[in-house]
Amino acid sequence: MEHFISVNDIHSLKQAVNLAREIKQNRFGFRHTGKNKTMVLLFFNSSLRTRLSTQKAAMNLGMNTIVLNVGEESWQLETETGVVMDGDKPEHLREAIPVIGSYCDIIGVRAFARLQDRNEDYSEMILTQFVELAGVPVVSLEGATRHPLQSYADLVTIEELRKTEKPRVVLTWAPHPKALPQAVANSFVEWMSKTGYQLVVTHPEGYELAPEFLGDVQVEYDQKKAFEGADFIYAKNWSSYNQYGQVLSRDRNWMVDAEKMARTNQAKFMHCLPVRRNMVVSDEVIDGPDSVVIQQAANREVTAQAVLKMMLESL
Ligand code: AN0
Ligand code: CP
Repeated sequence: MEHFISVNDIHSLKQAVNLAREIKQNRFGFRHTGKNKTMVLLFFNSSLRTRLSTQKAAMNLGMNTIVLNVGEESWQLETETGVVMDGDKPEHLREAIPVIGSYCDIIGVRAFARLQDRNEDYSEMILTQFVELAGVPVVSLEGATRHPLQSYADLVTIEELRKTEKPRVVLTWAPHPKALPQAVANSFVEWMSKTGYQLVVTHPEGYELAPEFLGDVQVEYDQKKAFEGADFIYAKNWSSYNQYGQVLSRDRNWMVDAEKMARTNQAKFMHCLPVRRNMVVSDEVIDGPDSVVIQQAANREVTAQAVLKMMLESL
């Protein structure tokens, strides 16, 4: 594997799941694979799980890790091309990227959608420059349009828990006070579309995902109907793609609660975290026996380790 930006960087999902499960059984079995290799993790945005799990994954492989919060701990970086740099940003990405690349063997980058300009976000302006200029493999720690490390962990979690060959997996929009990117939802749909699962997406009108991600996936605007017979409920908020970056609905009736979960086939409740309790999901559901959010987060370590192992082996 050269870069890890989307599901297309994985040759076989089946093998990827098997590798993650093998690593989970024996995390330190490959502790020499990354000897004398360094990973830099660069964050333009906040993180709890991604920074800890990816760092831990790299350490399990014997790598050295350096974490940098851009702006807070480094110079503010200019990301726009062709601008006169007379503002408050002293350094441009175009120098910073190859400099960072010269100190490491793999770069991880988190650069969320800014939700201002759809073309800019959907062109993955920042990640693309890393791939072009780093000179080393790049791992997306959540880009503007995708969060592949999250989706990989989600897939492994479903594989661990599914009771049928083709579970009914429902991605449901849920309310949130702030505008969030579509990345987690896009990526989840992109990965799930490559499995044999029955995937359904439910959201209020106006929250349709980008057609290139949604493809021919079933959309059900009636959330209660979508929940019928579900084996997995994956909750996530995202802002509008069509009215780009806007919050169109604050309808609290879309929160996942016990009454809705009762319509499912005793579905497992999933969320990538961080989650706003009693906005996205009720305490009762997230604290209940069918909530698998902690298992999901724990799987971030093993899937990140699988990605880094595949990358190290092709260096
Ligand atoms: C981010 C998002 O929705 O993309 C990160 C999720 C992993 N969430 C928030 O900013 C709350
Ligand atoms: N799920 C996830 O990526 O969490 P963080 O934003 O805390 O890294």
